[in-house]
Amino acid sequence: MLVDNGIYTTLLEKKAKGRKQMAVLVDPDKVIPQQLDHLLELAQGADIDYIFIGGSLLVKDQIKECIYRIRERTSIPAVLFPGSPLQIYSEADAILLLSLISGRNPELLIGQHVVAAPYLKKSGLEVISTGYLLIDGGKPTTASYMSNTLPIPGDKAEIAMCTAMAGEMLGLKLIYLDGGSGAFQPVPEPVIRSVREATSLPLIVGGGIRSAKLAHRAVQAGADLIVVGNILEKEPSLLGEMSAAIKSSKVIDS
Ligand code: 1GP
Repeated sequence: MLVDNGIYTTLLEKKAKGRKQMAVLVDPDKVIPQQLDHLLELAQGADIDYIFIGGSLLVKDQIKECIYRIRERTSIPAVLFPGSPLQIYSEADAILLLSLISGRNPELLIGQHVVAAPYLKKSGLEVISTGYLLIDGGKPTTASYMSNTLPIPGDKAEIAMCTAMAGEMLGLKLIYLDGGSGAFQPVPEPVIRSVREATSLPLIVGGGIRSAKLAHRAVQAGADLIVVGNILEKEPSLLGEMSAAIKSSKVIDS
């Protein structure tokens, strides 16, 4: 368990060096032990920067087990990507404290955070405050339904841009553009580009990235960190080439 700002600092350092990063998203509900072990083995060998764990709605109690497996099989930091305060586990290294700034649901802007705050403080987890934006990925996702919010339309880059700018001005430390897990279309490049140009915060992009080409495009448009979940559950062998496509987009080598 880390208690310093290790993960965020590392993320900033890699960004400063122009090193693009990749996170594998593990949905604890879908975990089949042998498959997870195989994915973790691939991740360990493929220069994966973080493993995100969480989901908009979980019906099984498997987060802790996932963290233990990640610990046993890799040296990759385990970062909680929680859908609710029920997904706080001190066994992880860090947690993304998501404020759903694309929506107008006060519970997900501040309400749940108030509930979670004392638990987070006690957990000793590194807390990384994150401006979370849902972008319409062509179909309703669990995230959009459960959050009871309207995602930003994919052709309204200016809304995403202004929202991210406001998030930065409010002091959030990361911006996460998410098409939602299993999105038909990943976050459009003009949206990524506009947000990239308008803020200097590290930019995470995920949702519907199901090929090395799409991952590469998102990086070229300005993403610093790509999150991939769904497709790796179906085709774990893609992990290596997706990682290579992201990392080969290195802008500055220092
Ligand atoms: C969802 O960004 C993540 O919150 C990953 O999405 O599962 O579609 O890769 P996928």
